[in-house]
Amino acid sequence: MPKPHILQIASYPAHDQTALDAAYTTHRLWLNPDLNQIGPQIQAIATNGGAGVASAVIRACPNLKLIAIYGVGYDAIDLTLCAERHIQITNTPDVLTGDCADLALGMMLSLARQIPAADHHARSGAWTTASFPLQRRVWGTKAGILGMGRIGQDIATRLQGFGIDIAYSARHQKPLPYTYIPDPIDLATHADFLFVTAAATPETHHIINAATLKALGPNGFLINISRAANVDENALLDALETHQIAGAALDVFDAEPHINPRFAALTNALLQPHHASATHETRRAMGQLMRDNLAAYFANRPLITPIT
Ligand code: 8YV
Repeated sequence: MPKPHILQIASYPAHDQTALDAAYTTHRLWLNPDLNQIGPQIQAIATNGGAGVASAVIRACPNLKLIAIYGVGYDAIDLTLCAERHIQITNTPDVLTGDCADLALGMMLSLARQIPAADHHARSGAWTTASFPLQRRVWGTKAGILGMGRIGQDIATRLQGFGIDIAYSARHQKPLPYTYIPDPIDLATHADFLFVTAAATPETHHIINAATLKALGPNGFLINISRAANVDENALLDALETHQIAGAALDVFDAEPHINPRFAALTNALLQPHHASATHETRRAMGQLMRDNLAAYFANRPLITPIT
């Protein structure tokens, strides 16, 4: 039987690529295949959360039936176009939740206690002439979680171990033992640490903006492990430069992997290369789940994790 043709928007670890190549005729978009020629053969696209799929690519594949995402976010895909074309979408929820929550906690601790700068202080010998400056306490403070889905809830579970008081904003109150504060500005006012975990949608675009940052205030820290579009990056840079907030830890950026050079000068910003789900174990599970979804589609079985 000839192998089905799939188009890859993203590259994957060798283990996943080998498995994909064994099951499919794979075409890599970054090698500039002639879409006029191969487009009609493509039945499925494999991509990741950040890259999504450009609408022009979807249009160039008239027989496309499935987009399988290696990642949880599907904000970089035109859902209306996919609905019109009856293209199904799968992602890889759950398997990456714990890693994202782990990194969020690591970012909180690193930012408040200035762990990277302290490492430099010890390593560089600066410690021989000066003590490292005092930093901010983490345990027993107040956290606000904006977006209380799977990742937000996993962050909350971890924060409880630090004796941190937890409040959250979400579209609806949930049966959770945390304080529901629907208005993001009120949540920011309340929080010492404001975590952004919401999926990027038109409603959450720049939900963190000059007003939210002002409410967070000079003692408040922002941690974003969701999508850059949820934060007005220029307003954040202004707030960091003028110390309107205490600091920010970011795993996502507007023009990533290119970072606005204004960030580089800031000692109150902790910058991470969009790697919240990037552990060997989790990426392996993500690759497996993406391939299981592709296999289910081509075997006419129900998809395992269609987006909801
Ligand atoms: C990954 C992500 O960056 O899940 C998402 O939406 O952004 C990340 O987990 C990505 O999909 C893997 O490259």
